[in-house]
Amino acid sequence: MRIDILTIFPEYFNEVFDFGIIRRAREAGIVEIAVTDIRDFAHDKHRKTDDRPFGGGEGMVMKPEPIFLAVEHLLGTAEKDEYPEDAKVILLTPQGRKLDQPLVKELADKEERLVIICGRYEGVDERVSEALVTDEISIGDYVLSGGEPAAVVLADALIRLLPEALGNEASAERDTFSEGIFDFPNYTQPREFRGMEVPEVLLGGNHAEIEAWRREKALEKTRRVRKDLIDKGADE
Ligand code: 6GU
Repeated sequence: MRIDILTIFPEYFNEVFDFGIIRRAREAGIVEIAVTDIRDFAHDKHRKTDDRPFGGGEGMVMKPEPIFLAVEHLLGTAEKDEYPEDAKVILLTPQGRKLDQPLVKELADKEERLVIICGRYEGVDERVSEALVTDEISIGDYVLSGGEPAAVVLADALIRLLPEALGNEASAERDTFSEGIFDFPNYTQPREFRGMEVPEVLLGGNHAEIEAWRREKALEKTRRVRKDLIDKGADE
């Protein structure tokens, strides 16, 4: 998979992709991540990437031209309905479809090429959504000052699902949400820590019993903290 990130703050991404699974996946050639500075495509005298909103109001709006030029540069001037290799052009915005594990899985399974635009300021000129973007995605119901943290979240969630990125395939299948409920609680050494004991069942080596205990604990906590996930599972 190749992921291009478009931003007015390229330095934001200087080191975030240099750790752990993402670093290994990059080194193994499983994913290629490239960051493009939108400002490099702002050709007016002051290299402006934003301007005041028509109709008035607070804040600044990202101008369409630098974003169009940057995406066209990356995709070879293709029209939206003829993007090469069916690239997706994603705008990260609080007004998008909410990211969840099924959407991450769908993108990881289907897509070879993603261009991710990080929205900033009070918004992005609507013509970017109309004529350039294939998908608008939000990472949750809260407001960030820009799409950059969301791009890191999306890239991380995607990359760990790419074949061979995890090394141990089983752990992605066992993840929280891959079955629509939380992961089970984990314990490691020492057996007693500050008076807290590791649950007896985990020490016994009875795998069926351990499996049943883990499932019950996962369900119990999901029910307590995220009843909506249980209700959703019951619908399906
Ligand atoms: Cl993708 N962008 C911004 N600015 N805020 C958000 C978001 C994205 N997702 C949730 N909140």
